Amino acid sequence: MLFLKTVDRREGLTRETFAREYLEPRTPVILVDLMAHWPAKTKWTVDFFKENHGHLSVPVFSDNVSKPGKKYMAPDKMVPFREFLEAMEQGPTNLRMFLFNIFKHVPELCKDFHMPTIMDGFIHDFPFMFFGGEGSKVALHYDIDLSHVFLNQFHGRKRVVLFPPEQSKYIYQHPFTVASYVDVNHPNYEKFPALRNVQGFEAILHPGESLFMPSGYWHFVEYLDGGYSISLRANESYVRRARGLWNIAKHYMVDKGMNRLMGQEWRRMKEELAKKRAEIAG
Ligand SMILES: O=C(O)CCC(=O)C(=O)O
Ligand SMILES: [Fe+2]
Repeated sequence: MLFLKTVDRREGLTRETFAREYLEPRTPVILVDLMAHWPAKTKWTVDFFKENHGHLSVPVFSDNVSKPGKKYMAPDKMVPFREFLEAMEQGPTNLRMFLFNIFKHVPELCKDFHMPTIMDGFIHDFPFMFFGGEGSKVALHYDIDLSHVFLNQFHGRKRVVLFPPEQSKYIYQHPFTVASYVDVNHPNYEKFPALRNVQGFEAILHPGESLFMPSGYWHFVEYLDGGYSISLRANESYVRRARGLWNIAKHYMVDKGMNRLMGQEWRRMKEELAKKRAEIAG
């Protein structure tokens, strides 16, 4: 099995302690009281969304999302929100909604949560929601904009496995992408021998808890129950924010363009290059 340390669970952290023990050393942590005073914590139930926003047409994804070809990163279908929530509740399904900016559709929902004060630099424009059914998995990746991410859980439990950015070479990052095709739950040491060196973290996030994922951290997410969360992003400096924007432009143009031109062949070439990098590193 992979070497994974349990993420700390902390309550009542001051800005200073958070900065010293987690933000500066880039260490993930679960904050059990970051959402304590949010109306959304109790208000945003499945029934609340069904009753008030069930008619919204929402983009739903299955595991096809990272498959090569023309449909790359395109949603599988648009369905009424109510229909998606019913599928989510019905038990195991790989259907997900991600990076969903519900606030574009229903701006008044923004009143139900607050930007945290645990650090400076929160970005107000992109409060993304993530929904998934029991058993759905989010393949190992890091967030392309390189922000710090606070993942705040409303409903259901989620298991998150994390690796620091310095470990990219051991997890066979696909060149020009933010993805790794390592299966965290079934590590294949024959195919990916450098995986033996990797050191990561593991967290089980419960409703009402917030996970701090430092900038550039790799994360794999497994929905232990159907559920959802909201991610809030922060950058402590404009330099880091600019670096994130550059990272987006670079990856997006190269990968999306090449994927369209070459499809399967592009994916194969990336696999080769990832293997070479890990061989050099390992
Ligand atoms: O929880 C999820 O579905 C994915 C979360 C994620 O990848 C993120 O917050 O960046
Ligand atoms: Fe992510």
